[in-house]
Amino acid sequence: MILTDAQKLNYERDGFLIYGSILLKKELGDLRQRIDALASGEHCNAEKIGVRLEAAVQTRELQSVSRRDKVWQLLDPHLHDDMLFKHANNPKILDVVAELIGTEDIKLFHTQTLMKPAFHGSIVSWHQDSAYWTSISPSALVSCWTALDDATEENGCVRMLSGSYKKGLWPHDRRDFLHTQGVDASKATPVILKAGGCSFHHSLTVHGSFENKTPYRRRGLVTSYMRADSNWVGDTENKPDFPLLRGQEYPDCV
Ligand SMILES: O=C(O)CCC(=O)C(=O)O
Repeated sequence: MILTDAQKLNYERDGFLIYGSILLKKELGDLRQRIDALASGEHCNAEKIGVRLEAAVQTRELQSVSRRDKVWQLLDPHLHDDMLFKHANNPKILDVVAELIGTEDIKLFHTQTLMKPAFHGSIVSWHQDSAYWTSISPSALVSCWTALDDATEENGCVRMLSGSYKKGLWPHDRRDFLHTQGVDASKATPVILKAGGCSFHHSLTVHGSFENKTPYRRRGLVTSYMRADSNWVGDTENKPDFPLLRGQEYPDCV
């Protein structure tokens, strides 16, 4: 058992857990370099990775910054980079995930980086991950959010709404992204982390983050996991080949 009783109780109550340090110093340095190489376009597979740019790029406000600092999100970078796949498979993370999802049979659902460049990193609106991930049932995935820079209130750390996962899927509006209404931001907990630390959250926990107005970057690496006996309820022909990270596969499951 990795988690203390108090940590498990906190997760059950809140739907998230501010865990603390998970990366060695060298792992942190290597991951930072790798993410930057992908964002700047220097990585040999950079063109294969889905990228979303800061909203201000569309309005031409960010012409003078480097390509690296225009990037807001990298989608599933583990598909094209071994170091990022190795991070998703980090046994220290999987040990915690196994306890939170209640099984050693673990599949990787998705990875992403959410970068908030200095001065202009934009918000992530209040949402539940399962509002996006409707092809997986039950809606009970767990994400690990690893800080590649110190995440502070000032630079736009993630904020989580305690207990929100217990109310099932909240209604969401779709604009560019999904938004859920009725969140009292003053009640959300800021997930303050040192670089190399991480938090875990349930896929029904309402969360979001504010802008980064500081001169310091805020990079987060998110790895999301599900039970291998979860069901795929999307179109059969669109089902990705989700990698098994631990334990066993189940027939007719993800
Ligand atoms: O990094 C952020 O600001 C938001 C993170 C997020 O939405 C997530 O981890 O699901």
